[in-house]
Amino acid sequence: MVFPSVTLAALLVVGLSLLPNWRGDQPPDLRVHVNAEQFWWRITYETPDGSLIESANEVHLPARSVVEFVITSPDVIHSFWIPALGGKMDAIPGRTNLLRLTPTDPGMYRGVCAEYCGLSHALMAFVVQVHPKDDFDAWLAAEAQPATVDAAPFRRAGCAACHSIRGVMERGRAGPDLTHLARRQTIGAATLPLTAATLRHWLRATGAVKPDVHMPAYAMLPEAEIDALVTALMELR
Ligand code: HEC
Ligand SMILES: [Cu+2]
Repeated sequence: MVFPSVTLAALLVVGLSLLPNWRGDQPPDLRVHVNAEQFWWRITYETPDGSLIESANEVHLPARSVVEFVITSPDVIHSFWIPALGGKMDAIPGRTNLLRLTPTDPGMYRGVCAEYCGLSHALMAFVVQVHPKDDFDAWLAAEAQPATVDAAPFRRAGCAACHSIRGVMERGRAGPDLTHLARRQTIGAATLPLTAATLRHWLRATGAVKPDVHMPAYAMLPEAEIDALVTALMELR
């Protein structure tokens, strides 16, 4: 009785001391808020002065920095996973989970939702770009800028009810922030590459691209209105 108790107790102490420091006593270099929503990612960067810069469906990170993801969901359980960078963390309504990563190599990676969350679960991915530190700072400074586009086509079509474009229309919260949409590589949470042609297709047949998507299709709009919308979207750089 004595031998296994002592041996296992000693192993437990050693084992606990070897656990990685998940919570971390040191503040991270960067905090990124992740809201997993059916079926896309609201990504919000916290700057050192505490202000928040909202974006969507892409995660940009500085290399060799400690990044803390603050992960939650407003609807159902999702799971945030960047396989090449490690750790998978559930996004649970009403709870906030923390995940720390330190990416080392600049480059492009792919992240996914790793918990079945509805019909378009398999179409809920995101682009991850790890930048050298200076490039990241430049990227974030540009992302923080407001847009200067003419919002009239969005207002006419009612997009402002769900989407925000900083500096232009800021009320919509139901869908991804579009301020710098045209700088992103994909639309629909890494479902289609971002081009004028895919944007047009997305607006005309949203539900055909993504089953059960929480955005209406605009098949009824005249061609000239779709043109105006696509042109304005492509100007959101
Ligand atoms: C009822 C709310 C709603 C309305 C109205 C709406 N959208 Fe959306 N939109 C969404 C949601 C939700 C998504 C995310 C869909 C997904 O990927 O699952 C989205 C996604 C998008 C995307 C892709 C963004 C990305 O980063 O992947 C674009 C572009 C877009 N909407 C443009 C528009 C335009 C232009 C209009 C007006 C003609 C519009 N939306 C009207 C809710 C809405
Ligand atoms: Cu999901």
